[in-house]
Amino acid sequence: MTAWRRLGGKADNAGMGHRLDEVSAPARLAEPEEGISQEELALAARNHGMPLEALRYDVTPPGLHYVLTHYDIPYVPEGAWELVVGGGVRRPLVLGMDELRAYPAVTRRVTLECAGNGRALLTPRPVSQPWLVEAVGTAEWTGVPLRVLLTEAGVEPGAVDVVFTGADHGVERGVEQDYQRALALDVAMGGEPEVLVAYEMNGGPLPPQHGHPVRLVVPGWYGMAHVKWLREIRVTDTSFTGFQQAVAYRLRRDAGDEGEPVTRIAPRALLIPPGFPDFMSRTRVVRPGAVTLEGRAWSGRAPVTGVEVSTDAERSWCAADLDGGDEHRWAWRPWRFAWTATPGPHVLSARAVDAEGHTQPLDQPWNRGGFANNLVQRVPVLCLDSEGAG
Ligand SMILES: Nc1nc2c(c(=O)[nH]1)N[C@H]1C(S)=C(S)[C@@H](COP(=O)(O)O)O[C@H]1N2
Ligand SMILES: [Mo]
Repeated sequence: MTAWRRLGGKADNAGMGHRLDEVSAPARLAEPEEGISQEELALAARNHGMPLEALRYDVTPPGLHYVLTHYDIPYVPEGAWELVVGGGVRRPLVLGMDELRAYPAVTRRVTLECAGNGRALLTPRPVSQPWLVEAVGTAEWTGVPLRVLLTEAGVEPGAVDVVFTGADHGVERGVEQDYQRALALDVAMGGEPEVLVAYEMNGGPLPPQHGHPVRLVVPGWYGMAHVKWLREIRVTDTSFTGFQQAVAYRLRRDAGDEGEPVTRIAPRALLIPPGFPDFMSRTRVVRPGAVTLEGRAWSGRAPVTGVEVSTDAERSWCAADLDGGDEHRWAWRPWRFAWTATPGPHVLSARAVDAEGHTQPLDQPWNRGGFANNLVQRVPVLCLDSEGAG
């Protein structure tokens, strides 16, 4: 029996004849004509996306970065916080903020994307946080390389995984849990990407919603690996089977499949929305003539090497100009493309390719959890009839 089942079993027996499955339903797919429910709306309002016009910034300004929190944002004052580094180590550590800050710090610019980004575009739609494409942001994270702390603690031979526990607690599909994720020891100790135990975002303390006071940052990996409100790092000699590892965040066709773990970010390019929007439909409106299309592209698998744009509903693709070099390997790169808009409706598309040849599909990469849907972005645009008309 796996650890998460034991945890679930304990919680089920704890009440006075009431069970967590009264409030916590299994995962499901939306019916063919089923719209977004109030439950999905409640999640979408808590877990906001990055307004796509914020793709203009190299580093996403505070408050515009997307947020995803499974349970509640825990209240963790700095003075009450301690980080335990334990399990299979020779010298367990207990660190307060001052002790953590005493280690040499590094700063890395990292693009973070939720694995569920693109989920609400899938058919059928997995019922969960209904992201379109806006679950992304880029920040400068400052902290201590995880490797430094693990080396100081002295990892015992036979270690397999390193398990990270957040201070938040909840129930998901009937399983009561602390938010926990693990990395294999070689990833945790790795130099590329270098995993950080971070206590600053964009030069200031972490905001509450982004993990105050300390979180994990795993450059190149989807968001679920970046454990917020980090309170324990535990080295284990067996592989971790917690809910967020063994049940959630796996690519499966059917509920019974073992599936593949969700790991690194697949390539994606997004456009800065051109022109101006209609309030309700969000359709973009431009005037005829020269329109510079700009956007960002990223991949957690290998550096982005190209972006292609289509302005004719994907009948043809042209290379965009890609800026930004190797300085910020784990952050998005800006791109631009000159378009001459002609009156009428258009569909603009963009797709990225990385150094390993991974690119974006034209058909939806469907899986039950709605993870890693990096389908090309399609942006409907209406070009007005003449320059002066409004
Ligand atoms: N402790 C904890 N860490 C967490 C989560 C959580 O719910 N609890 N959500 C994860 C997920 S799914 C994502 S996408 C990222 C989002 O990070 P952000 O809110 O700083 O953008 O945090 C990850 N870390
Ligand atoms: Mo996520």
